[in-house]
Amino acid sequence: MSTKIILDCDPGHDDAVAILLAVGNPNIDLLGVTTVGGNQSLDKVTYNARAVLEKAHATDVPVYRGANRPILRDAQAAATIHGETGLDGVELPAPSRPLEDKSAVQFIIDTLMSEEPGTVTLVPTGPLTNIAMAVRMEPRIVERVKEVVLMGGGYHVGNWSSVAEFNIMVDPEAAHIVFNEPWKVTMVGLDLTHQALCTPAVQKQIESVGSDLAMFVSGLMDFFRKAYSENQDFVDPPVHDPCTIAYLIDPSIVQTRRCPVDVELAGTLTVGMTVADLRGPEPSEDECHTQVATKLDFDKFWDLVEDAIKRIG
Ligand SMILES: [Ca+2]
Repeated sequence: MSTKIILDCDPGHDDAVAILLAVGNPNIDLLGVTTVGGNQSLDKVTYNARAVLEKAHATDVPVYRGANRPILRDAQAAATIHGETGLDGVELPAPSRPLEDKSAVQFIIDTLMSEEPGTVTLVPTGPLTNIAMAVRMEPRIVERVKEVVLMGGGYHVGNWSSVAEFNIMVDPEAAHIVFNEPWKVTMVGLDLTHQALCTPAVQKQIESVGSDLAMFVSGLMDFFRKAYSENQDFVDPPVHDPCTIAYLIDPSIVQTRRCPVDVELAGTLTVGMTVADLRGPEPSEDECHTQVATKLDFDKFWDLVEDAIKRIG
């Protein structure tokens, strides 16, 4: 049985790898890709999502445009990490499939209301604006969704401030809405994704697939490595977003711990911080609807990515 997902993203080098993993793994049924302004403007990330799907020969997957800016705050792009296009460092094919006319928020609602309850997972890997808008527009999606598995936040570390991660800090009000609805939320945050480093050995493993797509991913990683080394003092770049998909394919790849998580909105130094209460024994599923990702099986993770690139061909 494959897991039906909607990938809500802002590609983005690591979003691109998440798209490839979702397309190339037989256990994932990618119902649609929705886009949100984040790493770059909505127009740029929407084009990138379509181009990456084209590159993956996945023209059966529809793309829907979402929010162009956060609910309250000004948009901020991550050009230092993803470049002016949002996917600097590679040549993108022109998308052949037209962009869908329906909005991302409407697609999320329509899909969750029409599919069998408890079968569709939301996978946000950008700011949470679309998901927050969808749940305010149609609150019944909370009981119909299977779960929300998001890349964002961190319980011990930040990247856009000392304590806040980019996706959450860009639209903390949206994140607050998403973490406070009673659906199951898995936060795949920086604590986990900083373990998903694309080391030179990993990059060689990907290149050894030998296809045009493998070299495309390697080109993405070259740019990502340079950006992370110049701006975040990383030797190897952390490839955040596909960790969400890997968790859905094989939960043994990502260890988790249940704990309450909330989003700071009022702090003068800490806006966008995901505050996780890790005190005491782990609460039960009935007591707590949020969990955080803690430990990555590095080898299994990159083997999945390699396998997806191979399968796409
Ligand atoms: Ca992203």
